[in-house]
Amino acid sequence: MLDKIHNLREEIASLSATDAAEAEALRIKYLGKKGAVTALVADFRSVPAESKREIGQALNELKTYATQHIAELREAAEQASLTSNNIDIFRSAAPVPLGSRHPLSIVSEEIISIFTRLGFTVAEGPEIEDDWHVFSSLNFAADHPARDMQDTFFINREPDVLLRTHTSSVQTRVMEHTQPPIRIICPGRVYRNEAISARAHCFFHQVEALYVDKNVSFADLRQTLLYFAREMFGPDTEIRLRPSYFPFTEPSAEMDISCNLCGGKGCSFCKHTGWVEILGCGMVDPNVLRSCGIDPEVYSGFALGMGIERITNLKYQVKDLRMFSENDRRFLNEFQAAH
Ligand code: 2NM
Repeated sequence: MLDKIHNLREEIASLSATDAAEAEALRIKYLGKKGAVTALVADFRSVPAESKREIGQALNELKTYATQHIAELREAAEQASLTSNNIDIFRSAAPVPLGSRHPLSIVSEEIISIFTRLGFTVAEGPEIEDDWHVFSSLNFAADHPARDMQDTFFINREPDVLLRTHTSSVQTRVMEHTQPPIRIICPGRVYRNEAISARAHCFFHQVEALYVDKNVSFADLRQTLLYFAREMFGPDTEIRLRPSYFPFTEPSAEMDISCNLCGGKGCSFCKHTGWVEILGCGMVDPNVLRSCGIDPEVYSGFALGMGIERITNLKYQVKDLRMFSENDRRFLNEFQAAH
């Protein structure tokens, strides 16, 4: 009996299986109801009493060994069949291709977030507008060139329907319905009738801010601009205001920041001046407040506007404006790491 047990153990030790089905067949052959190990265990009845202890122990060991060994054969066969055919079950899960945010969205949200920290809230309005909200209410003279077909996309003349050329129309709409204090930021797409090139497009994106309250001064505007510039371009950024002209503000100014590419030393980007222009601003013209139903004797306000493409170019040096609207994934994927 001990020899039989020993031989059977040797036999089991030499087994092999190439797949799970073969291993299962082996299990049935040795451990099934009519299996070789099971048969030996059944013979235990006829073992004389004096040998029962020794043989019982040997049989138990054989059964444990056979069960474990055949289970191991099965596992090895399963893994081998999975790693063949180029299936690597140990590889990490297939990477999910991540999209990326559009650079204009990244920059626009960053601008919004800075103004939000100053207490501004986002206001939005329609892209299809009428003359009053885009021009008349904003102090544009009847013969202002922006009202020309060459500059503005008109959808209809009578009644007038046109594509907004700036997001100031959103601010008109808020002022029409709200008394100060007003502190809003208006991001959105605007349209101008331009020939498309690397430097111009027939649509682009703006963010405009408006603050109207009692005693709002040019000093408030300047400090807001300085805060914005340093949050956006870094704490060492300097600003410079130059007098300018816009129909809706008086006085008006354009803001330059110290060139963040050369640190103000002068490079080709800032045309060796050390400064780059980034936005327009000014004190809201009393005529604008009056036409929107706000008393300019009681309230004053400042406004500012910037092109998001321009700010994005400053941050990421995009060479051609058309890149922003072509949805070329080689371009878009470059912004995967940003935000
Ligand atoms: C600019 C520059 C200067 C502006 C003015 C107004 C409003 F509605 F209050 F009159 N909104 N935005 C403004 C002023 C925009 O963009 C270059």
